[in-house]
Amino acid sequence: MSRDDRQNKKLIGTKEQWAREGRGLTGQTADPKRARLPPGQRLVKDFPVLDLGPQPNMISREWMLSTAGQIDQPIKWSFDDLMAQPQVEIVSDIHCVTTWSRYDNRWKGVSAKHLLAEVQPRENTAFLMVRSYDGYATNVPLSWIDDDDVLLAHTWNGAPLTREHGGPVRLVIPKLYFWKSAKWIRHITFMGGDAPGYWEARGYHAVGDPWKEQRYG
Ligand SMILES: Nc1nc2c(c(=O)[nH]1)N[C@H]1C(S)=C(S)[C@@H](COP(=O)(O)O)O[C@H]1N2
Ligand SMILES: [Mo]
Repeated sequence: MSRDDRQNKKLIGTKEQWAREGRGLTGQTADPKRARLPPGQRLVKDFPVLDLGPQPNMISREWMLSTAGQIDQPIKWSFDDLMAQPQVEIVSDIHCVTTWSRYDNRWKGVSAKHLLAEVQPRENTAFLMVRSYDGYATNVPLSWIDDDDVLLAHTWNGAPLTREHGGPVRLVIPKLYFWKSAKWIRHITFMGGDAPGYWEARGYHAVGDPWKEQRYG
C-alpha cells in the first residue's frame, strides 16, 4: 500500500471512529434563519479537500450524468448538454461534518429544480441515491434536493471547478452537511425507499441537517 493509500485509510478510519464516538456533537440545535453558523461548527477561510483518496481525472468531454429509477423522462447529459441548460449562480455556505464551515461560495451550474422538471419524478419518489466516478455514493431525501439553492455545479468562485473539488461537475446542497454534496457526479437513482450511501453505511445520518446536528445516527 502506498503512503497516500495508508493516509486515506487512516482518514476514513478516523471518521468511522468519530461516528462511533459522536464526535463534534454539542447537543444543541439552532434556527438557520437566526444562526448562520450551525452548532459545533467553526469558520475557515481556506477550502479543505475531503474525499476517499482517488480523485477521478476527468476531462469535461468525457463527463456524463445519467438518471434512472422512479422517473418518467430519464436524461443522459454530456458536459455540453449540461451547459445548454439554463444556468444559475448561487452564493452559499459550506458546513462539513468534520466541523469546518466556509462562507460565501459562489457556485454556477444547473439548478436541481430544473433537473427535476426535466426527469419528472413519479409520485412515490422519496429518496435519491447519488453516485460518483470515484465509487462514492450518498442518499438524499427528494425534499432536500427540491430547493432553489441546490445545484449541479461546474464553477466555483468564477473558475471551473478543480479536479480536487469534484470537477467537472459536483452536486451542491448547502443546507445539508457537505458529505451529501457528491463530487464527480455520475448517476442519480430516484427511489421509493431509502438506502444508505458510503458514509451513511458507516454511521452517518440519513438526512444530515447541520442546524439539527444530524451528524450521525
Ligand atoms: N465523489 C465524492 N464526493 C464527495 C466525497 C467523496 O469522497 N467522493 N466526500 C464528501 C465529503 S465527506 C466532503 S466533506 C466533501 C468535501 O468536498 P471538498 O473536497 O470540495 O471540500 O465532499 C463530499 N463529496
Ligand atoms: Mo466530510
